Amino acid sequence: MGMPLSERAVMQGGLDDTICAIATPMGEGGIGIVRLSGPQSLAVASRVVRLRNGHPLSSLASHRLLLADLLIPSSSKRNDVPLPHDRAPAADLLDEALVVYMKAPRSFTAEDVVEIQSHGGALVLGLLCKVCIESGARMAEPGEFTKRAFLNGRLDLSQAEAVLDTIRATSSAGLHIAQRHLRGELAREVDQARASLLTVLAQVEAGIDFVAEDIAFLQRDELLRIVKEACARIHRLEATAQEGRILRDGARVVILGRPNVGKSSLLNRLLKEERAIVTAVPGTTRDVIEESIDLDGVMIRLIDTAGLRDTDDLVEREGIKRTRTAQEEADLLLVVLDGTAPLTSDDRELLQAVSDRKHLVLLNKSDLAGPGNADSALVGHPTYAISAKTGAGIDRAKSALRAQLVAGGFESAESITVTNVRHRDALRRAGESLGQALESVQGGMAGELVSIDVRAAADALGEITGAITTDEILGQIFSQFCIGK
Ligand SMILES: Nc1nc2c(ncn2[C@@H]2O[C@H](COP(=O)(O)OP(=O)(O)O)[C@@H](O)[C@H]2O)c(=O)[nH]1
Ligand SMILES: [Mg+2]
Repeated sequence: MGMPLSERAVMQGGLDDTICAIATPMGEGGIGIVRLSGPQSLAVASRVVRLRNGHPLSSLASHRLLLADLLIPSSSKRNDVPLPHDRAPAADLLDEALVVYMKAPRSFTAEDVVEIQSHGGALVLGLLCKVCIESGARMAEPGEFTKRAFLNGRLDLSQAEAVLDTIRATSSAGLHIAQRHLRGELAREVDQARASLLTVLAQVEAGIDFVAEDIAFLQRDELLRIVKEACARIHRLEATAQEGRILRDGARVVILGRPNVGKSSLLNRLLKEERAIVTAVPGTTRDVIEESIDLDGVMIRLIDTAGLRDTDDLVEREGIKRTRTAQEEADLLLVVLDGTAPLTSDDRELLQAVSDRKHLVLLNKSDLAGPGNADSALVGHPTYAISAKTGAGIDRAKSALRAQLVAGGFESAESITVTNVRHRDALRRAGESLGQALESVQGGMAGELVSIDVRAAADALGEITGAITTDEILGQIFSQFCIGK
């Protein structure tokens, strides 16, 4: 438990070999990068790289980008490898490239790293990799570069995960949070809570028993205070997770309402394109249509549905079934009503059904005369008059929608947002254990009992940063990465 990183790196084994992978996406690109990491990086690269300045690669200064020729060593030549073969010396030439050497520990992995930037063709990069492997490197596993950065203590686990979140970010808000995690902000917060628990643990385990008569109450109260504070910190973090998920993965927003109230028109208006078919015929939309919009940096997955009504049409009925499923899985429901007509019983039923969910009511067709929002069934519902046709009221509805989904606290420098299910889970377990520890202390239980729960909480927090981890957790995390990252 709580093993130092260096020891862990030794236990993991294999950090003394040199790994290699194509770090850029497959397919054609202006440039492509092959990356090497490990003690033999320079030696492996020198088999294929000839600096244009004539110096040996081993003389390459760290963090300098130099022009080089890439050559296929003769031992690597195979009949099945299509090489350019017009002139004898040129036959070995693979490409020209820029080469950079990043000397340990000043690299992403904290190991010796060489990156070769050639032209981005599958053949060039594939051959380059092949030669590196024949020269002693091993093909990297998915996420292995980042895993090494973790094992070498360059990144903690939450930072390593933030690397993936950065690559996968689909909204500027998601990217913003990933970058803050990458800078270690989440880790710092978690480490502080963990450190205070470890202090408590040390005292408890040193034999100070809360219930013993000779222990001053102040001490017991002090321990209680520390545990309570850690508890509050953990709950605060955990509470950000729901919003965090929305910021990272986007929010599912489902448009609901009777046929013909203007749901598809609203979707089109929000997308600023004619995505869904709009007609005056009720029951036009029979399937679930999903499109994404960027709402001030927050990704919203808008889902237009078949209008809810009783129907004998088989296709429409299937559509309505899908509407119900979408409704259950939604982060927010947009209830569209026809503002030109009095509410129907279906409308009232729908309002009732959404009242305990996050929702907005949109009274559509405000460009036409009608009863508006006079109906008492609307009382208590956040209601906005809009016209999907003219765009009136849409901006206000959009702001209200964003405000309901994200409070905006994530933008402030003080608050840390949890976006990762794994982290939320660990926080929940830590909170539960601390709750039990508090009960034990207050119930006058023995110190050993208290320490078990405090230890469990500290370990759960340690899982977030990777201070406590298992091969299984590491495997799960890094297997989500692509090869070369
Ligand atoms: N005047 C007016 N007509 C609208 C508005 N929104 C939709 N409509 C019309 O209402 C009908 C039904 O619209 P549609 O978007 O297909 O409704 P859906 O069945 O709820 O998807 C169409 O004829 C639209 O042109 C609006 O804001 N004002
Ligand atoms: Mg429709």
